Amino acid sequence: MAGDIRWVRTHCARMDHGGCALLVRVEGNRIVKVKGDPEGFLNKGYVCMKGLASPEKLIHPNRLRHPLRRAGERGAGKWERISWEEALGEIADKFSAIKEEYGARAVAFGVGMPKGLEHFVLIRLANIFGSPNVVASQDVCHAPREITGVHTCGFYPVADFHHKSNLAVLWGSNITSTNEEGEICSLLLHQVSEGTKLMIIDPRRIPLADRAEHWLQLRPGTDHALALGFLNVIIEESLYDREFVEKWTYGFQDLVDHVKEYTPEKVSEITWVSPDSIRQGARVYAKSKPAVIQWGNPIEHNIHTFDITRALICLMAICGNLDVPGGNVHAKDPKIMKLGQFVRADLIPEKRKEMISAYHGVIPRFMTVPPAYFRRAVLEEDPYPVKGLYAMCANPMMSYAESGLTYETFKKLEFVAVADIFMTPTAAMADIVLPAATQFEMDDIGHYGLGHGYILARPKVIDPPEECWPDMKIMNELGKRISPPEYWYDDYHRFLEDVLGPSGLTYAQFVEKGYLKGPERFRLYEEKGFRTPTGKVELRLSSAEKYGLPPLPCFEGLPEDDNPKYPLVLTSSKSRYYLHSSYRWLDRLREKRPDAKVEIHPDTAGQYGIAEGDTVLIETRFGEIRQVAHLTASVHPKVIHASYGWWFPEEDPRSQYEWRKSNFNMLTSAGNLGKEFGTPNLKAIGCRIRKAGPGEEKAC
Ligand SMILES: Nc1nc2c(c(=O)[nH]1)N[C@H]1C(S)=C(S)[C@@H](COP(=O)(O)OP(=O)(O)OC[C@H]3O[C@@H](n4cnc5c(=O)[nH]c(N)nc54)[C@H](O)[C@@H]3O)O[C@H]1N2
Ligand SMILES: Nc1nc2c(c(=O)[nH]1)N[C@H]1C(S)=C(S)[C@@H](COP(=O)(O)OP(=O)(O)OC[C@H]3O[C@@H](n4cnc5c(=O)[nH]c(N)nc54)[C@H](O)[C@@H]3O)O[C@H]1N2
Ligand code: SF4
Ligand SMILES: [Mo]
Repeated sequence: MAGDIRWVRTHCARMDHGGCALLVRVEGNRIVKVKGDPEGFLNKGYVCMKGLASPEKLIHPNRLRHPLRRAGERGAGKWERISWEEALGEIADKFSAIKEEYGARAVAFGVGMPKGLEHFVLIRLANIFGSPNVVASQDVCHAPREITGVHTCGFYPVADFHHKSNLAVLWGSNITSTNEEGEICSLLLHQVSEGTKLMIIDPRRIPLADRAEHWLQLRPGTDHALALGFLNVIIEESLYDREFVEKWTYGFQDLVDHVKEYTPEKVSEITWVSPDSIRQGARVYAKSKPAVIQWGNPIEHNIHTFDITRALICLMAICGNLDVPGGNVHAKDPKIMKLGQFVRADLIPEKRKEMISAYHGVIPRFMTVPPAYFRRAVLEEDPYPVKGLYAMCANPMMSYAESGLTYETFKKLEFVAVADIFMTPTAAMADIVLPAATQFEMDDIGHYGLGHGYILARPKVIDPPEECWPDMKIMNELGKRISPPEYWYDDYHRFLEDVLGPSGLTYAQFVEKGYLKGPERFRLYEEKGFRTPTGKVELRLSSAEKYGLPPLPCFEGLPEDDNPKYPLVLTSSKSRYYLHSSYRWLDRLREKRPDAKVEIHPDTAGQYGIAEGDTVLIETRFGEIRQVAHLTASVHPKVIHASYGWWFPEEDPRSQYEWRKSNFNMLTSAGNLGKEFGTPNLKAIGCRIRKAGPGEEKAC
């Protein structure tokens, strides 16, 4: 209704995992203002720059508004507009033909960071179609934490910022820039103002280091060594929780014997953190009960992610910080539909054995296919051929390690359909591109299936433009064409009602409430034990032999051997202004961060003749990119901290928007992978730098 002015309550989404409650001012069908809702359960009024800018993405002139079919060579940037009927019909024909010739498993379903309920509708679509292959970024995002948790203590231990902690450890988590699944920094900042102490474990002096009592500036890629060093000190100095250890852990003596070798002196050589700081850090963590570890991506951007996450859970356990208020907890879901039921896991009983990753011996219970193995299936038909891809909410050309390999994969696939809101380097490689409706334009549920014990209402605020459809609707309609129609609905809203069914609420009633939270119950193990084979926290994994896993967390070396040709250590983090590779096309955000910046210590820059603002060539064994120098003492002189996710929406579509030029994943490799999760190394890579010479600044 034109002229109608109102404030609507919803939750932010798709600018990260989402979570902040928002008040949105709407005039007619246009959002004119967004502000944080002071009553927000996770944010208490907080809102970040991306949240404030989010309505602008809806009205960008270059937003995708119609289904498109490729009109030239793949990647040539030529498109013709087609109807939804034609687009869905063509995708259905192609997928059905592939299924006929190679089996359903030859069609993969790809997704990036979980954004909303459509993530689970995609898994449902794959399951009903009969393909075990959902390809996702979980190998480098949360699966190691979640699944290692399940094997070690029977649950995924999430940081509890809702209750007071005496100490919060930000272990590779830059939470004031990168709010993440279930964790918005405002709750933590409130605690800090009330006296909670902070410890930062990060090679970079992140902003919160100014408010921290301890900052351990470790060498990138050595988190497992540091955690083992902490365990050594805590055990040697008898600082652990004796009662918990005796009653509730399995294999403590094995751990005692095992960590003896990780003395602070030895660990210091590996991590560059002084023995005194290691001792002090360990003591503070052990003595600050309850203490919470907010663990970030670096623990899983490392081929040794299994050892790192195992060591950290052992640390939480022996210090008595598991499942206590203000520690790392087992969040209980409210009464909602179980995930397995929603995704119709029952229809694909052989998935565990049939999925691509099963042939690579990944850890049991890891149910998505790591991108590295997906690309091997396409390029080498290992373990079997994959010919088709449906991708949504993802930009694999930028977000998968070793982008060159992704490009080859897209060139080789027989058929690719991509749903997005904007033409990206990935959509540019598709045969059919579908225009998605997005946050504010559809009813959605946030945080379902993420293990934080609550779900958030994200009611629709305005109508989507022209022919944009919510992903849930797209898949509901595609589902009817590629699988038995009885599994699909007249209207995608039924998915929302399904999730809420057991709660007794309708979606409208849920929206009134705003969120649903599970019961707050701590130390449930006292009644039921831990859900592991031994009923205890398995410091030594009882199933290790059976599954071919190392029984105790180890330090088996750096993620990459030192190489004198690449004397510096390259790492990266996400930008506070963008989500991965997304939204560089939003002027309001781009003004804040116009270039891909590489942070270099002034001494190091001086050594290489590099000044602020120079174009720098960053080289690893795997590739070379260009970024703009920013000199700062917040990084270690031997560490280079580059930007990740850069492509240039303003550049030529025929170059797929210069996706090679500054793209961090041109510098990574999918060759050497962690066995348990197929994880590549993204954060500690040998590199060298030099100032770009004349003519080199722009070349790719
Ligand atoms: N080197 C390196 N690589 C990394 C990481 C890193 O730190 N370093 N981080 C890793 C992590 S943690 C993750 S989670 C992955 C993320 O990987 P991706 O999820 O692939 O990352 P994005 O670049 O955000 O791609 C999301 C795409 O979804 C589109 N989109 C936004 N809203 C909607 C919508 O409503 N519907 C549809 N259909 N599309 C939408 C955006 O326009 C964008 O193109 O990357 C991983 N890769
Ligand atoms: N603004 C914004 N917010 C986001 C995202 C985004 O792209 N942009 N992405 C979302 C997603 S999908 C995720 S998974 C989360 C991730 O958010 P985070 O877990 O915070 O991940 P990163 O930003 O990759 O890295 C965090 C910190 O790790 C440090 N670091 C680098 N190498 C190492 C190392 O080897 N060891 C240690 N201990 N620290 C290291 C970096 O300096 C950085 O400060 O954020 C979510 N929120
Ligand atoms: S922190 Fe995340 S959920 Fe909150 S406003 Fe920013 S992007 Fe939205
Ligand atoms: Mo992520």
